[in-house]
Amino acid sequence: MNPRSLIVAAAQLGPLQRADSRAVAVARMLALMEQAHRRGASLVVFPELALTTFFPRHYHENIAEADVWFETAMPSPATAPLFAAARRLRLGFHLGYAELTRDGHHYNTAILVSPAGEILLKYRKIHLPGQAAFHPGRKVQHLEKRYFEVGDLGFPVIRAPMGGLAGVNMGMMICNDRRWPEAWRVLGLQSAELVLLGYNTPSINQEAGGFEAHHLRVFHSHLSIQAGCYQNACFAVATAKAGIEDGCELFGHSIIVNPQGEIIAQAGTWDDELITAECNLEMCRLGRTTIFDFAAHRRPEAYARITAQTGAEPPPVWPGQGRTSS
Ligand code: CDT
Repeated sequence: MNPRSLIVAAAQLGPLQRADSRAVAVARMLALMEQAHRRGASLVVFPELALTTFFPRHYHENIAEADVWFETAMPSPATAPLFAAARRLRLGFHLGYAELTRDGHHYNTAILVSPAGEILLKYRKIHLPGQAAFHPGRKVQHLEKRYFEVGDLGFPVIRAPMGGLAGVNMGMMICNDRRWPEAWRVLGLQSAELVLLGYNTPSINQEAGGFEAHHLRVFHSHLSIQAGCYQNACFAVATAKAGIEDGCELFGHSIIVNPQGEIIAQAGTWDDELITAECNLEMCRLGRTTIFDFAAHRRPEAYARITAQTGAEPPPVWPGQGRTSS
């Protein structure tokens, strides 16, 4: 193997139903960790909210009732076996879960755990899609804005040993974040080499009204990840929950992408499935030293709107308007 290479794995999970306990999810994740170890991986990425069904599709009139979906400690008795497996197999892992803090804050969170079982990095989801209130027009709710607060940790990147390498620059995002180039660029500006992300994406966009064919859902997900990797010269491991969960179809299609924006591994089932790829981190150098040499070519003075403004504004109206016939 190349001296700057490591083998990473995306551990896609098939559906977790509402009645499935944490123990059911963790047992399946442990089996995937064993498989990853046998295939020589040093890091395994699990999906967003990996311990339960994607509960933001369920409406709780009394928000406090939704606390049953949240973890109040990490590790917890239910998740301790994952940390023990990491130590036993010398395998890092990334885990998405719902976090309830001691002072009562709720986040959609992911952690990166070292092969020694220590939490290296935590990220709290920033781009929360969906609604805060029950939406009578939707067959399936998407209530992330009801149950979670906007993450307060920014988009952190850490350099830490992984897979026998002295230091790998690793950052995280969660699901909807992958569609936002700003998120990728903030990671790119911290020299991220490996972006870890989990997602739960329904196969049908209920808001599309006929303008988004089925196949475009996966296309847009892959397009976002492939563009993010290319434009920021990094690898990504993007892991889905897949299949029919509580009657709602999640589209799976987990992928691993290289800094050229190419998919180098892709899941082919709607079930628990491990995909792996060797990532030669030297590949990040080309983009960083040429077309995306940020220090040489970025023009932040022209990007002020990116941070000064949230919604789009209309452009100025051309003064000649009204003199033409249409
Ligand atoms: N979990 C998540 O962020 N899913 C969104 C779909 C939201 S549809 C209201 C995604 O961007 O994949």
